[in-house]
Amino acid sequence: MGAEVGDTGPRRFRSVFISDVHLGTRGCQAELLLDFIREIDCESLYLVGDIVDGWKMKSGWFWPQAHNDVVQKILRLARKGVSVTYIPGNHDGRVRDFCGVHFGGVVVARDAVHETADGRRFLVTHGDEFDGVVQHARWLALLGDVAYRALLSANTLMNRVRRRLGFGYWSLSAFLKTRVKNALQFIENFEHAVADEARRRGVDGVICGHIHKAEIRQIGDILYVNDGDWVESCTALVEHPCGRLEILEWARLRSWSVIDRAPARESLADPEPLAA
Ligand SMILES: [Mn+2]
Repeated sequence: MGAEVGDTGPRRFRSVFISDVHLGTRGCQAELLLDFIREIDCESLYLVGDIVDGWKMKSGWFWPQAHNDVVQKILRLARKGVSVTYIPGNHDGRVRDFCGVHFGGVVVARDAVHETADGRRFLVTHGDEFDGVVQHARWLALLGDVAYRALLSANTLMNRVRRRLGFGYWSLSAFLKTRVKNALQFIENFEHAVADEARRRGVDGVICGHIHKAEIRQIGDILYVNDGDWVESCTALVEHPCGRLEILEWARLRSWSVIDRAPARESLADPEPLAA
């Protein structure tokens, strides 16, 4: 984990998966994504949903040059022969009206089945249809200790004020603990729901996005893979020519950093472990 790899020109991958780019919002890390796309060379590119954020764009136009460049760059890849599949998510849900349509070499599909070089079949879906609950406090799951303690002391202060005003004690700690538990439970439920669907479809694994949490994890007989996002973590899933899957984090120092990995099946030689 965390193997750093030097910058040595474009890297050749069999396929690349990105999602949750949220073009059209201020949180989108378009410049970093552009850097990333410049550094890759692949046969297939999957856009796994929430690429353009249509909801935000309704409440005001935010479309800087870099966001345009991302779209242009992807269309150029498609023109140059990269197989580009666009699987819309909930934020670009209107694109779902164009499922089955090809534009500029890009194929739009509700979901897809991707077969890796070593013969494993993966359901590729954004994943929003499996999140059952609208989650309010997912960020609390990621809340660090420091922020937590700072909030607790703020709570002590607040309760002093409440007491003076004649209100009863209100426990932020208990409130947060429930919320964190709920958020972690939400992620767990989501991962299992997605894995169940993959099992139902008779595939070996699932590749999704939506919850902005990159991960490769075995859930029973299903390999659960989440390619993360380009708002917070700047992560992508890549498949090497041998079928090995890796989650790359791009943000740190604008260089490769492997944060999760699933080896290829033993039947295929895996000649080039991506380690420094
Ligand atoms: Mn989503």
